[in-house]
Amino acid sequence: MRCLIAAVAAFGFSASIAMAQSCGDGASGFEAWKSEFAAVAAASGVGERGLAALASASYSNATIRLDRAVQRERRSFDEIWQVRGGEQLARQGRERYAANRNFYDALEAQYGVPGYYLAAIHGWETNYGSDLRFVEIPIVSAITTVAYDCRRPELFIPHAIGALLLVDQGRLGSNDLGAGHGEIGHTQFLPGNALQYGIDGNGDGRVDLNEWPDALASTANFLARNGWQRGGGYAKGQVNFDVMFAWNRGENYRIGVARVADLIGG
Ligand SMILES: [Ca+2]
Repeated sequence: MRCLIAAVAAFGFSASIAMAQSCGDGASGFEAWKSEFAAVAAASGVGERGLAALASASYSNATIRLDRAVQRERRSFDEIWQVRGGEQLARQGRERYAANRNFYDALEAQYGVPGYYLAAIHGWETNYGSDLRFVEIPIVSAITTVAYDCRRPELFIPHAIGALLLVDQGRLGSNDLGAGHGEIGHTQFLPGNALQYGIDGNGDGRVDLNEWPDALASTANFLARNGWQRGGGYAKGQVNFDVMFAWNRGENYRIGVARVADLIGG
């Protein structure tokens, strides 16, 4: 619960309001929940455009199917490595890292996160962007569905608020598409993190996480601001493995990224 309080505090609304919010296990309660949540959103500073996006959000059955499939995941690390094609990710990563070395080195100099580690996250998240069209669900519908769902509302409510604030600021369209849980762009930022950590990495004056340099710079920014130790290890048992928990709680995920990173540049 500490995470929720920290996260909601970051968006400037009361944790007690968020925790009073009801939840549901199917589509039937979603409309009533949206009315309730509109008050929470308004109290958190969401304006007219964001509230209109909330009003037009639909319960996403596809999101819930994916969420339950992830929950049932019981494969071993070796099986996951095979299915994800870890060796292939590393080969592609080495090419990308070499071809864009100045960009990766600049990120490492500024944020302390090795460029090959950022490349490994990029590979593991979206196969370097080639999986971006794999699952496409309207972001606002996906994130409000998991914020409403009883499984992990405390995790997703701040990101639902974040999505509505992004709409409000004109940085997200109410029908823009993302992944299963409303993740955005090349490194699959949840909307609240996109709002908080998104930066312009290619210098065109816009933050667009569907452009890989912006996504990687934003990822480096996220990790630095969540305690990444420059020069610290990222293998299990080392300091940055734990820092990565803020990015992804899954242990196999963090082990997989570490192994790809070692193969790219270690
Ligand atoms: Ca940009």
